[in-house]
Amino acid sequence: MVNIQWYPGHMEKARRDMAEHLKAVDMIIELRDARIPLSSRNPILDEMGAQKPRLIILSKKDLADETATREFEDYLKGDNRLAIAMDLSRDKNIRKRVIEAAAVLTKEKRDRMIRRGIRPRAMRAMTAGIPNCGKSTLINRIAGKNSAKTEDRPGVTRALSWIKADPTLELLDTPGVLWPKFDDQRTGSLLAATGAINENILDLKDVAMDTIHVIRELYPSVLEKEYDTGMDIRTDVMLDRIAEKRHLLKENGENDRDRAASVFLHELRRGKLGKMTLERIPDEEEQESL
Ligand SMILES: Nc1nc2c(ncn2[C@@H]2O[C@H](COP(=O)(O)OP(=O)(O)OP(=O)(O)O)[C@@H](O)[C@H]2O)c(=O)[nH]1
Ligand SMILES: [Mg+2]
Repeated sequence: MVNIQWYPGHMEKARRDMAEHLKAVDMIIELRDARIPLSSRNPILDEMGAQKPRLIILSKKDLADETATREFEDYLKGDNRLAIAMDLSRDKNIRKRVIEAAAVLTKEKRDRMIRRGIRPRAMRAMTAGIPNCGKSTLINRIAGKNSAKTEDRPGVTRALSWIKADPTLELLDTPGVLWPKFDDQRTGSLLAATGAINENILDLKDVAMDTIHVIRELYPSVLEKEYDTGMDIRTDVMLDRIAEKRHLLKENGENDRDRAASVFLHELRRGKLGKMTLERIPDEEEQESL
């Protein structure tokens, strides 16, 4: 497994800005990637906003394993906490579902305002999550097209901005943030494999090999089917098989393992290898926190 860190200055600044704004928000909309619902949990967010009501949206549901997604929705919900999986690009009723979930989660607060004779104002929700997980896409689906800039690379949104979604709800778009140190190297590799980390700092061969290792554990026949890899070969030989299958050769005729790694990761990200969730709910004794 490779050791990856990506915590540039703009993320530390975003973290400080978010901590500042958190005091003024009524709830958090935390986006996680449905393909990695555990590795895409940002521990910084738990430190900053543990007590706020939280809607967890598992994004990119269209790319994840349907059974695993249902299990994770169930596992992640709890007190003051709802979890819903979505295809943010294609699902039809996103605006309605988010506004309804936000109303449920902030009901107590609004009731308290009414009891005190205060006219309920729009509830304020901070969207937060790792880079490239769909925060700006979600805001556009709720508040109207092109309210926020989106692109398929990590680090597009750079500043916090308030967007009026509805008379009952205001949303704060935030830049994707990671954290200074990943718990383990598998977390770094999974974040890299799914597109949350700037590719310029990565050795894609290492990321690809770590990911191949994970896929062979969870979906043993997928790589065999797609690339004719053979079932028993060493993980590092898999990149040669992928290069052969996709005709990726260097000028000297050797397999181009760098391009094989890049092609493999892009095929994985766009779902060509099928719907996959790259981690599982931990056994009870391994569970620390959600
Ligand atoms: N397949 C699929 N793609 C999605 C989904 N949600 C977002 N995307 C795509 O993921 C990419 C990143 O989306 P953004 O909304 O820019 O992500 P972000 O979290 O705002 O990213 P940063 O601002 O860089 O942190 C875009 O290409 C979106 O079209 C989804 O549910 N399914
Ligand atoms: Mg964004």
